[in-house]
Amino acid sequence: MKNKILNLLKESDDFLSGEKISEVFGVTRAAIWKYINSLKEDGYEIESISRKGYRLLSSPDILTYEEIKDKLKTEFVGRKVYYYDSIDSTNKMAKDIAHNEKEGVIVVAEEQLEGRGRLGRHWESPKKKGIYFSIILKPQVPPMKVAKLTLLGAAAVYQALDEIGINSQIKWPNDIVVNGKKVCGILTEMSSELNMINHVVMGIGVNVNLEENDILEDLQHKATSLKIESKGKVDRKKLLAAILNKFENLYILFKDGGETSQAIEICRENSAVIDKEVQVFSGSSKRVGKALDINEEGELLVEFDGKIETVFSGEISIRGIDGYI
Ligand code: BT5
Repeated sequence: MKNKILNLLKESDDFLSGEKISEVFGVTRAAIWKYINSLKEDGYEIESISRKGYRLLSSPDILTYEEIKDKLKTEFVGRKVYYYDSIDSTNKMAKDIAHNEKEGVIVVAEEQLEGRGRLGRHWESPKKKGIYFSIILKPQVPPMKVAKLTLLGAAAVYQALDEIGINSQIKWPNDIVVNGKKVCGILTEMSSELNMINHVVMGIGVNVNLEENDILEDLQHKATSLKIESKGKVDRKKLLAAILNKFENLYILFKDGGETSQAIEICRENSAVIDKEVQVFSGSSKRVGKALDINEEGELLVEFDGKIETVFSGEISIRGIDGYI
């Protein structure tokens, strides 16, 4: 009911009387008043004038379904949203509910208290400054193809940033960088049998409107935000919807057979590492080579001492010789 009232207010340019709203939905005016108050608590600015009624003045900067749906062009990605003001980790929650949910369902939070990176690392997720979400996916592909999904996510974030006028690069396999520093990380986790995927959860974290002092000191040399780099506040709702739109387009090609050529092409053309000297970390070992290309399997080809080797995502970290990339 609350959302129905919100939608009615959104559609109306003028005041809506309590009487009118109660007529439309068949609830008492006292109930309407309660819902309006609850919307105000959510951050909606609603003017109420006796005998005129209610008028929506502004909507809060929150990533609920109600706030992104007008911008969504998807069929199934993001059409059901679990929204949290605060959570431990959206990936953790998505994994908990994945079994009983359809693919495309997303979990979004305004802050994460235990946001996760790869290999148990931490993902800083300050409140309402970034976008933190996870998508539940159930592709009909062999489990070994799942690593390619991270590249699909990276390509979607690249395209969405491009759409809002921000030029970025993809640092294989799971980072998006702007001006050489990380603005986004992707964590893809899977539950599978030997030959069959139960579900995949792909988590994306984007540093959107963080200020310099929102970034931990020991991350400042390698992390930044869209606001810092583009010197202006970025619309989180628009960006989240754009990422979901782009992702669905790429995922539709992938879901039944594993087709990724378009996504891989985007990752190749906008790569932050191809043609660069890179350090490849695997466990405690470190090797230096030159990144040459990303192959059709989504693997990185690196030349070590004149010999070309395939580097798989997973246990690997890539770093430039002089810095982060
Ligand atoms: C990643 O791991 O980059 C994957 C991050 C995925 C985060 C999303 S948010 C929604 C969903 N729910 C979750 O719990 N996670 C996903 P990795 O490549 O391992 O990078 C982690 C490293 O990046 C850390 O060890 C830090 O050095 C650095 N880092 C941490 N927070 C950062 C931030 N906000 N911006 C840039 N770098 C950060």
